[in-house]
Amino acid sequence: MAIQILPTHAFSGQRPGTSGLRKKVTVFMQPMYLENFVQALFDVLNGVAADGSVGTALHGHTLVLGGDGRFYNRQAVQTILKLAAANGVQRVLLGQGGILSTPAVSAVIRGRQAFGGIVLSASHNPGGPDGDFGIKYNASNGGPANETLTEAVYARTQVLTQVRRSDAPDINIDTLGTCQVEQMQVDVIDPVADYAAVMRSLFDFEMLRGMFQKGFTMRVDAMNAVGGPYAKAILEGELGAPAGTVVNGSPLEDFGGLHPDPNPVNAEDLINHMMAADAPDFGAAMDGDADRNMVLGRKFVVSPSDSLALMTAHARLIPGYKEGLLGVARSMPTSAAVDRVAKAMGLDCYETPTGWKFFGNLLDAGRVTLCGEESYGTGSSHVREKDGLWAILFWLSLQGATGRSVESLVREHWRTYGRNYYSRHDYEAIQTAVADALITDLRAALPALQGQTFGKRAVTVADDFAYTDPVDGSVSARQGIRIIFDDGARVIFRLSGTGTEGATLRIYLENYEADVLQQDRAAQEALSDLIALAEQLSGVRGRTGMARPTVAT
Ligand code: VG1
Ligand code: CO
Repeated sequence: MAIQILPTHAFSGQRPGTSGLRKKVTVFMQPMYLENFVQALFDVLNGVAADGSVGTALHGHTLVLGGDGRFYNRQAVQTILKLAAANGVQRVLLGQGGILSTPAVSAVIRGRQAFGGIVLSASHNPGGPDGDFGIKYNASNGGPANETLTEAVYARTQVLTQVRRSDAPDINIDTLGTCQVEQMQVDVIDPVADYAAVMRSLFDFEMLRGMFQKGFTMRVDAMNAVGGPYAKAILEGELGAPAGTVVNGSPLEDFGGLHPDPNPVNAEDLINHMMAADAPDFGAAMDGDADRNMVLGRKFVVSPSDSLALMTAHARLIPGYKEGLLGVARSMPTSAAVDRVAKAMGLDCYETPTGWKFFGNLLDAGRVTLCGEESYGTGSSHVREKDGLWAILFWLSLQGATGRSVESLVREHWRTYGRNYYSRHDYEAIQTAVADALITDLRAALPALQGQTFGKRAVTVADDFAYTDPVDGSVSARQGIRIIFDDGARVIFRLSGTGTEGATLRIYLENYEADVLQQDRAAQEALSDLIALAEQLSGVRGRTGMARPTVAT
């Protein structure tokens, strides 16, 4: 076995988006493509000096490695092991079969004090040979690489000329145990064990077991993605939920043709089950890498923004949060429902740009305990990622502790705090030039919008959201165009940073309703005037020729 030095050339267009590098599988399978990115990452972790020479900061350290099991996961694992062995990594903790969910990677990094970890996933993007692949790096706090590190890796991919790789044969990644690649030790670990231990430390497993014993029914759709093994081991294994509670529970390379982006369109099957006469008490789904959650009651869908607000209001019912919360954070486009709870409870509430990496500093500094995004993501300080199964266990526990249904919990919440009607309209696969022009024109129109009235509403803020991290002072500009009205309504425009085909425009719509008698309308109806206004301001339908959004959540 020997370390080879292989020539590579700079790849353009490798700029990572909201969470890591995501491209079509066919792009990732180009010779040296994955290698180029991984070598750039290792160079940056080892330290790149001003003269371009690479240091040894990574030498002697441990990395965690695993992915969501999608097509190319297994090959990518073998490639990364060979590069890691040639770049000074001492030990890799590899999930068995190359499997680790995003929150599990975070839990393993933190629990075993690893230097960092690599997650192989394109998360909610489709998989299979024609689908997407992705890679992201998580730092020693267990959280996504910050913008500085991400930019440094990108810059390095542009100037890289060499890749260091071992020519060792592939290893067996399916059997628990230890083996070697060159001098590097590889420990193939149980993907679930570390994560399950964290869940046990937060939730009252005895109480949850009692619920299932008394006949509580639940349907979890793992969408043939990585959440299946975790949900089966914890819900059916430890908590005694009947076999079959978890459906689509084995990770498949193409997700069995499903699109593991749990929303009302892709998780239609689950919604149909929850709307049926014999619906179970509780329904839930997770995405490709199991960091997202969708929760439903019988004949009742929970909006992710409401979910964060309810979790905040009831957190003390959960053993892991019985001392109360340090504070809460939400991404800017997420509804302000949680803000109202935080205000009532005297908690600090932070507003960050989209993407979990922005919560890391707040969590590390002990400023917040819970975080959430409108995109079906919620999480807490137990790891540094959003966490799908954690959210499901949280909602299960809320039902157990209160004896109330999902619907009654949410309706009571609206009665107390008012309802933030909310919807996100996605226009997918727009031509990039059309999307860029739309945003440029909106940006140019912002100064004139200030103070203008539309019907009974006056614009109080019209800007492009900029965020100054309260912990390290770093500034992230151009994070979404927001138009906020004097009655709390908001319309926000943002381009996705995770898509791989053209551009995706996201329009976020929010309207606050305090009147209990007005809280039972369909969201699209309650938001209809804002939907019309968004069209008036952006002209998205005319510009794209699309009569309606691809997905409305
Ligand atoms: C989307 C969501 C964002 C989320 C990100 C990663 O990003 O809007 O809230 O953090 O996906 O989620 P964008 O840039 O496409 O809007 V995951 O579960 O795909 O890692
Ligand atoms: Co995800």
